[in-house]
Amino acid sequence: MSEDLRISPSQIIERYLSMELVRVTERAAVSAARLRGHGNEKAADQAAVDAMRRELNRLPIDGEIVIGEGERDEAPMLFIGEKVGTRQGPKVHIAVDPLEGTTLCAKDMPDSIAVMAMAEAGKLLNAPDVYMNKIACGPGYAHGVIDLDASPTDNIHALAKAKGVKPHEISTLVMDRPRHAKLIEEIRKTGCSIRLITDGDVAGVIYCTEPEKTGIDLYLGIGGAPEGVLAAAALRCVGGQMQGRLILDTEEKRERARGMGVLDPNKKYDMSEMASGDVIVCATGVTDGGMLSGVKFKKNVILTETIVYRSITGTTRRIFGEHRQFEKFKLD
Ligand code: VTB
Ligand code: MG
Ligand code: MG
Repeated sequence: MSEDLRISPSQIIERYLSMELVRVTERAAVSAARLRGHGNEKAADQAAVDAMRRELNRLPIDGEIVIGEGERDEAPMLFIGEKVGTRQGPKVHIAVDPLEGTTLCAKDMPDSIAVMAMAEAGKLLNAPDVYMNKIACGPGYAHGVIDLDASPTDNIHALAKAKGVKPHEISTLVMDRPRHAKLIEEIRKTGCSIRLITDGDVAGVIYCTEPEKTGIDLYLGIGGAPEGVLAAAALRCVGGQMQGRLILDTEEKRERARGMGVLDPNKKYDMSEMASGDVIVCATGVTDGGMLSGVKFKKNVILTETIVYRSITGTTRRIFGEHRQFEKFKLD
């Protein structure tokens, strides 16, 4: 990616860290998967957070969580501002969602993942935990083919033209929420299909990167801002397109956002403004999903599937782990 080639080598995150991140999300996913389908969101989330934190602290990095489980007061671990790693290594900023889709995990429904992104310090948008209006499509289209400020109808028509299909042949993905009633009604009028998901729009947005596999061309709607930054980081690595705008509809939210460096509350962020420089993004499946298989427990082996992206090279790797040393997944 040409913008990345201008980054000086000293700024680039060492590539071996990709594999280290795989270990981090694998551990979080296995810990959460032990509680998969138990109907207890909190317990599964806590297990993932504990495991991710333990593993992050083993990494040779001087890391800081910039998107995490919340502010220090409400989150005992992986809170925004928490320092992680051995502190002997590159200064990096980290966005985590140790268990993205806690409800999906608790109900053993598709696409619950353990996910994180690592970037050079200062390169991830420090998004507060508010909603974000998002739009995303996959790679292979001219820049600007979709636009958050255009109507859903116009976006569908533009994407259909670029893809060389009829508008009703575009497949969209939207979170099933009452707040999307009007959006869904408008998309229906275009004749497009809508895949409604109950949760988990990091996976939902990433679906757009592999339309052949997932059947999804376009993501539309409002989800979490932290999830938006994680998805933007992934999309940037594969060359898809995404835009997002924070929904700062109260003074309290605007104040909180200002405190995190968001000076223009109405700013439309391009994915490259949400995650710039050299970024590594890593996700391991907890439950089986359209993107990743979930963790499988066998007699002598635990199986995991992880996807790891790196922006500087545009490399995507799928890593199938066969773990035979079970001790590493136990508590210290
Ligand atoms: C969003 C979405 C996430 O939770 O944050 C959602 O981005 C919460 O939205 O992927 P609601 O307040 O509408 O329930 C997830 O679905 C899971 O963390
Ligand atoms: Mg979470
Ligand atoms: Mg989440």
